[in-house]
Amino acid sequence: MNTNHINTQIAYAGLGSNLGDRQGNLRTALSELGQMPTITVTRVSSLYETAPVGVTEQPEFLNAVAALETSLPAADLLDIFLHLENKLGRVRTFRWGPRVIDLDLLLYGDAQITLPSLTVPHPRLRERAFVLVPLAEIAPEMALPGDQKTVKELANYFSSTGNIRRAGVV
Ligand code: GSY
Repeated sequence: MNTNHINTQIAYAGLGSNLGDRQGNLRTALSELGQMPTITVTRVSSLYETAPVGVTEQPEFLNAVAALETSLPAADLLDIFLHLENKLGRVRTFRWGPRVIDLDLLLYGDAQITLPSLTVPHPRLRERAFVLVPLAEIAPEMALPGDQKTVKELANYFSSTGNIRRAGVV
């Protein structure tokens, strides 16, 4: 029996930036993730220019979603995201405030995780066009854990709003 088998998962990361060189920040984050031995970036959505949600008086965001193949447990992947946010200069000001980079763990395989520091699927995933539209671009037929609807069906709900527009590639 082959005992060298490493269990990998496909996780989905939401990336956002609304300060500084927004596109450069997203590029750097993806490049840094791709250089980790335990992470392979397998798909990246287009860039989307999106109206800020939560606190609306702040600059527009650039958002994207990436699929990551990883052998890391979800909590370790989240730690890497937080470490990378700090490395790229994110300063935590107020909740939903502007940021150089935001890395959210949206999905981790079909796992449903509730820990004090981590909820997967991301608790606001279904409400956010800036997540669902790019996610639908790279995984349209995927059903969310605990949900009958596909990502494409959930994203279609937002397709007629003017709050999100495709803005090239990362
Ligand atoms: O939760 C991610 C940070 N964030 C965003 C974002 O990435 N995009 C948009 N459009 N609005 C946001 N509000 C927050 S907080």
